[in-house]
Amino acid sequence: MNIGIVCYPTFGGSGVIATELGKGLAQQGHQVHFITYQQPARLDSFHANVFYHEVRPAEYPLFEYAPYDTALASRIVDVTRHDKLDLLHVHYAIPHASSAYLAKQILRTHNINLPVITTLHGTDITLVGKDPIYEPVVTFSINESNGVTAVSESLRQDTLKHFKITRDIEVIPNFVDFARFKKSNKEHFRKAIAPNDEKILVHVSNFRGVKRVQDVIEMFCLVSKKTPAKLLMIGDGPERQMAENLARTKCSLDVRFLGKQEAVEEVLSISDLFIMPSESESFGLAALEAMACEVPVISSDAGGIPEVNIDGVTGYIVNVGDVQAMADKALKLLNDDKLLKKFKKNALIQAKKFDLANILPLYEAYYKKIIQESISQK
Ligand code: GMT
Repeated sequence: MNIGIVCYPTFGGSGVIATELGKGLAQQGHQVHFITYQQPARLDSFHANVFYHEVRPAEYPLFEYAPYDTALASRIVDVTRHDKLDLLHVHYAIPHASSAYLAKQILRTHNINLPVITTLHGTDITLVGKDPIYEPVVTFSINESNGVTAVSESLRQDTLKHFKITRDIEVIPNFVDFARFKKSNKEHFRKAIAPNDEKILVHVSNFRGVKRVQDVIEMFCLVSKKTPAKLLMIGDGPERQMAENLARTKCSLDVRFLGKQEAVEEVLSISDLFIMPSESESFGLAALEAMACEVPVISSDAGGIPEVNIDGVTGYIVNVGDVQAMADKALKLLNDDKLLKKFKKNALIQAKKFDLANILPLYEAYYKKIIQESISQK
């Protein structure tokens, strides 16, 4: 197939999933055309079947905001016509699904049928999408897509609850690439971080409000009072300064902020526990990547996290904001080596269910179904 992929090119979960999916499809022999404003962050090596088409909205003195949606729609039209796309798969509804709709209508005037699949990722529904500023366009463009997928059952339910949806939504969960995310021996690195064999806790996020990074610091300070431990904070974002200040006043010697890291899997390889206290999380890709590296998860019960982290098996789940419960559960695991070892093994077993090799065929089958349906509806 000739597949167009529209996504955010950054390190955010939706961009990561879109890029890894595209790379996987290219490995299977499909031609994959990324259409976005910047080379996707995870598109870091050459592949003969992968193409990148930049969207660059023209500046003009009249525009306070250059119209990205319009430039994107035009680029989709251009790529579809010249590269003969069989299908367009857009990740994150805003503004990708509405630009895709516009492109589709324009292509109709050229007698070209372009089936569009929209994958909902989370905040495009739960946070930004349901805001009345965007809601009518999001509802319309979901309903006008030829196919719609959600990354968890929880997100599917949220979408049906908050929007007037007149069509089916297929759940195709996120995935992890075990070629990259697997535990590797980084003992020298572990020794440098935890020279006295302290336990290592880790948090990875974009440090936005919904991630509740303050809870990570609070729970860690409770933990480190009772057991020798270190906390690694990976990522960057609006709440980082606040979190650093909080750590400084409470337990700064044991907390390290590492900023954005390319090789997260190396840090995960030396970690004992992953902390995800999010207030809202459609899936929790960062937790899945940790589990693939054999790291159990202490998480909140938000959104789709319980579909990934199984309470009492791959980690523990507590109510959003219950810092004391998070600390208690963490201590229970950290102070029982046998239990920790068991949970590490369970985390890997659970992560294997989300192996790219299992999920990729689901997307391929869905693409074929949607293409067939759109041909018969023509
Ligand atoms: O977590 C973020 O703020 C980034 C956001 C994104 O779209 O890049 O992540 C969402 O999509 C990820 C990939 O599907 C999911 O794993 C995250 O759970 C989801 N984030 C939220 O729902 C807050």
